[in-house]
Amino acid sequence: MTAELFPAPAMEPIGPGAVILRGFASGQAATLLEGVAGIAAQAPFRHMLTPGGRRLSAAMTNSGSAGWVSDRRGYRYEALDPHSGQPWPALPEPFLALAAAAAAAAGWAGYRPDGCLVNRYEPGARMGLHQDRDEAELSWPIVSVSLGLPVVFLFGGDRRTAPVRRARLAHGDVVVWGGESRLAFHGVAPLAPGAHPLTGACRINLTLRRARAG
Ligand code: MD6
Ligand code: FE
Repeated sequence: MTAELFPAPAMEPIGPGAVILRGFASGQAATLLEGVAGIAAQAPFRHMLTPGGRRLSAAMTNSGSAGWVSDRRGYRYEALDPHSGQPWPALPEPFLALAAAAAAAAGWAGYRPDGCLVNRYEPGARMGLHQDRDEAELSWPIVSVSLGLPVVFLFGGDRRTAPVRRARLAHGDVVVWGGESRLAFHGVAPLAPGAHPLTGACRINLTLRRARAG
């Protein structure tokens, strides 16, 4: 069943422990976007503030028991949406199935994420170089799904000053990112204007994580 839903992927290594599975989510894209719409209906996209008080240009929301939040107090995972005081919407089953299948294809069997950060980029929105290091559990990879408009993904090394490589991420591409690359600096270049049949003038990124030990 899994084999039919997620056919053998074209794997493109981008670093030690990091691989792009080209088109891996293409067949599930509409289902995933329905999931995003359901999440956003309960927990609307918002522009969070950095601890330094700057507004993140990508709009964000979360699902699962571990929702990533940023505000003047710092970066952290929260079980409740600070806007509503309610738990983040549950992780949709198709998100879990896709994450497990992608991680397994990249060599991590048994992946069970507990949070999905949903990023929405409109033209000009970007994400500066950062490390994903707010998770208690660093032994599992992050599974990152690109939907809608393409973007240039930037990935460097364990230091901010390491050389940065670029890879185009298009609709349906999935990055599985772990092992030696788990703490690599990465970001995305400003989104170019365009229109995509499923998302319109934006890119949606799902980053699925195992944030809490267990
Ligand atoms: C993005 N992605 O693609 C932002 N983080 O819009 C990330 O920040 C990211 O793609 C960790 C692992 C994979 C990622
Ligand atoms: Fe990241």
